[in-house]
Amino acid sequence: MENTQEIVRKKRALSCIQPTGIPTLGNYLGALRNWVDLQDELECFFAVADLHAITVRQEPAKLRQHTYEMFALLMAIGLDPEKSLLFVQSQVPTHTELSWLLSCNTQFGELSRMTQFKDKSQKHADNINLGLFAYPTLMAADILLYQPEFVPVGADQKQHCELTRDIATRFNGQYGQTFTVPEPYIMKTGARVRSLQEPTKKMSKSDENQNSFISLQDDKDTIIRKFKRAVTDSEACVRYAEGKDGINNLMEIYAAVTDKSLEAIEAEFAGRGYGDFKLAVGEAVAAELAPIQERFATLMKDKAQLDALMKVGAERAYLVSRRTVEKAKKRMGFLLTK
Ligand code: ATP
Ligand code: LTN
Repeated sequence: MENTQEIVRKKRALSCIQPTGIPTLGNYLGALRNWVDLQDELECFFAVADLHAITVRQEPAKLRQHTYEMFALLMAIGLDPEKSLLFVQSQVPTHTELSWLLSCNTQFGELSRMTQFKDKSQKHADNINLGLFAYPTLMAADILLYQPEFVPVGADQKQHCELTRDIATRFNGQYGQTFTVPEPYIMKTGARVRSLQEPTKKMSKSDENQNSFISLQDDKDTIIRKFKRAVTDSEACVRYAEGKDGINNLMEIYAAVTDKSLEAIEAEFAGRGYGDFKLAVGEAVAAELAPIQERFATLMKDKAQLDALMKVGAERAYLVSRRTVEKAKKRMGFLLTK
């Protein structure tokens, strides 16, 4: 057979990010940056998960703006719509459709165990809605629709990915082979970037304390100032060790951005104080973000172009995902239009 390589399908990856604000360095190092590296090896699908965003209250005008921003940002970091399929979740109706089918195959007990549900219901005690509870079944639908082998995410999403695997395995067992059972793909460095102010907690874009996170839109001075204020310890020795959460976090960030090993970083800063180290981290991060910020500003100037790219992405995503929904519905006993 000629051209066998073209016939074998490339392995697939799918991931999404919620348009709940400007992403942080945590989102970037834990997820986004790795997506760019994957797009040459795998067939990739990346979406802006706007339907997930409304599990907490969103102002319509802000949701609209954040969706444009997140879509533009995906391209600004280097995702290429010619190589990867980029789309907005709510523009592809199969996501909500499969989500319902999966909801009826997910147990109340399984969803009650999800840490994100517990955290978010504490944080938004006045709005513990059905969607917040069902969030992981919509996420499972996002994933399973595209039959990916890998789901590149930060460490906090591992539990949701495992639930997706359970749902897929159970469905396949009950109704016959329908879904690829995907694996979470979590990088070693950058998978869990911590808050600069409370380094035992993850860095989060919804944190009220602006000094706790680096936003991808922060300018160089702000970035350096935030790193200078980062909480560390009183040992004044740059080394990676238990109990040094603040320094460990800064070392991991520096390692992720410069590709240096933790040992090399310890050697580089031996005998130097935290001030020098924090400045170096700030400068390295600012240098990594500057070109992204420039491309982002240019892309945001042309909303019509963003709309057009979203449309192409949504149409292509629909074509791929429709086949999975039809397969699942048929297996479950639904009559398809003939
Ligand atoms: P929020 O802070 O609003 O709750 P979030 O940033 O946790 O949201 P998403 O925007 O949906 O959630 O996350 C997108 C991706 O970024 C996911 O793959 C998630 O695992 C990753 N991520 C989020 N925070 C971090 C972090 N601190 N370190 C590493 N990866 C992260
Ligand atoms: N829950 C994810 C966002 C998300 C996602 C997905 C990630 C929604 N659908 C599908 C991977 C695959 C989060 O990062 N908070």
